[in-house]
Amino acid sequence: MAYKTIIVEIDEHVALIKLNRPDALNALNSALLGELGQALREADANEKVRCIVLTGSEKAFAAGADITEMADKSFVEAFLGDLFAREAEAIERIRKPIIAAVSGYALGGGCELAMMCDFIIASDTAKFGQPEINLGVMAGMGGSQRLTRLVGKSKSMEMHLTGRFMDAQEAERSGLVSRVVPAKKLMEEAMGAAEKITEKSQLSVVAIKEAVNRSYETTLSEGLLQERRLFHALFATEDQKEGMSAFVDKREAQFRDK
Ligand code: CO8
Repeated sequence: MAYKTIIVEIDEHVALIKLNRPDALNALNSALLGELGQALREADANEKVRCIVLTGSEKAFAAGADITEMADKSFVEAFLGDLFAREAEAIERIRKPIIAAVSGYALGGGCELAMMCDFIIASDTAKFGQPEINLGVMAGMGGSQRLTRLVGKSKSMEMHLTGRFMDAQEAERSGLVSRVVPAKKLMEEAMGAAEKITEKSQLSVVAIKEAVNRSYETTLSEGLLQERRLFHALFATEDQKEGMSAFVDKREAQFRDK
């Protein structure tokens, strides 16, 4: 399908989705969010795709929700239209892993979008922030919840209340990103991580994504139980037999998602 605000490339088993509104620093308008949801659903349904990488440009992953599009909205339109809820839920329902490759600005909805991915690899130029307070609003696509869980209350509160940006090094120290790489190597590193995931059994991959995400939603004992059940269930798969016998035989495992 031809998109206007994103570019989708399928490279072997990795779907690479690039946000592409360069004139607006990839600000997330409804057209872009609609196309992104569609592309993610297509990648999730495409049997060839085993991992998704989401990225922006060198200057901006995304500088937030599109302010010009939001500026004249009334409370009634935002409330009854459930502004951004459907788009967020569409992303949350994706079962395949999504890696955010972030360079430059990831602000407001851009930071929230990156945090909705399964992990973030950042270039050394990345800047994260929740500056909605400067616009007389606040985070609306998960920032107050996800940033707080990732970096703790104090840092999250400071960023939301002052609008201060966090650089890549601070983001790595704080646990917001999994690692920082030189800007020139960002895509190579993100695609490399994605390719590694594509070599695993998809049964383990999907189970791991589900289990880690449950840790945000439930108590420790319920989460541990769910993990144990998924762990036990994987013993019913051929890939578990293959993975363990390959280790014993000192050879590479050949997973078949069975
Ligand atoms: N919306 C619309 N247009 C934008 C946005 C945006 N968020 N950010 C940048 N642009 C546009 C600028 O207006 C400018 O357009 P033009 O050339 O036509 O004047 C172009 O992109 C380039 O931007 P700048 O000239 O400002 O570039 P600078 O390098 O000088 O500054 C900054 C870069 C610091 C990133 C600056 O552009 C900026 O502060 N942008 C706004 C950041 C912001 O406030 N983001 C939060 C938005 S609110 C939000 O995200 C609410 C989240 C709720 C849910 C989200 C669901 C998706």
